[in-house]
Amino acid sequence: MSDHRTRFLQLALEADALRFGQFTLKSGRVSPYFFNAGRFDSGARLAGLAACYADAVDEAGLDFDLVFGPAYKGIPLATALVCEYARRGRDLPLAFNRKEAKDHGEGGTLVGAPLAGRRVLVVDDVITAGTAIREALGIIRAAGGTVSGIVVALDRQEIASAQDRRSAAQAVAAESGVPVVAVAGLGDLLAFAAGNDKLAAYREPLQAYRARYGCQP
Ligand code: OMP
Repeated sequence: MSDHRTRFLQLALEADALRFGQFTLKSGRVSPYFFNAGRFDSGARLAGLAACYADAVDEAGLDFDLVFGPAYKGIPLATALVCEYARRGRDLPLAFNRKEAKDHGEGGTLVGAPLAGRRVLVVDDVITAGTAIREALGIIRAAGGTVSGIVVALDRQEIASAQDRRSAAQAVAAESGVPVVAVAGLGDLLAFAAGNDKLAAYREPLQAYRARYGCQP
C-alpha cells in the first residue's frame, strides 16, 4: 500500500473519522463502517489529510489549474489542499459553492476564483453512489469550467445495483471521462485492518459487506 494510504487510514482512526459499528447510509445500506470527514476538525488534522490528498493527486498525475470544494464538506478539504500546494511551492486558485443562492452582496452560489476556462480538480470527502460528485460536475460545467479530475479521501467501492456492478467512481469516470482518484478505498481499509490488531473484530463484517456490496476491482 502506498504510504499516503496507510497515513490517511491511521490519521482517520486517530481523529475518530473512521468508525466501526452499524451505520445506515444515504443509500439505505447498513454498513459496518462509516467515514466522517467532519472529524478532521483541527489545523493539524486537516494539514495531515491535505498532504495525503496531494500525494494521491500527484501520484495519479492529474492536470488542473483550479481546486473546487463542493458545499459543505468539500470546502475545508479544498481549502486545506490549496494551502498544502502553496506549502509545496504551487499557488492555485480556489472556488466553492453555497447550497443557498444569495440575492445581495456578490450574489449567486459560487464563491472564490472564477471557473470559466479553468481545468478544475474537485475535492470531496467520500463517494458511495456518486450523487454528490455528479451534482458538483454540473455546477462547474454550468459556470464554464472543465472538470479534469476528482479526488476523494475514501472510495467506498460499492456497486450501484445488482445490475450495474461498477462502483460509482467507475461509473462517473466512464460517463464523464474524468479520472476519479481516492486516497484510499474499501480494499485498502481491508488490507489495513488485516495488519492492525485493534481492528481484528471488524475484519469479518468488513469482508462480508464487501462480498455483498463491493464492486469489481
Ligand atoms: P454519494 O453522494 O452517494 O456518493 O455519497 C456521499 C455522501 O454520503 C457523503 O457526502 C456523506 O454525506 C455520506 N457518507 C459519508 O459521509 N460517509 C460514509 O462512509 C458513507 C456515506 C454515505 O451515506 O454513503
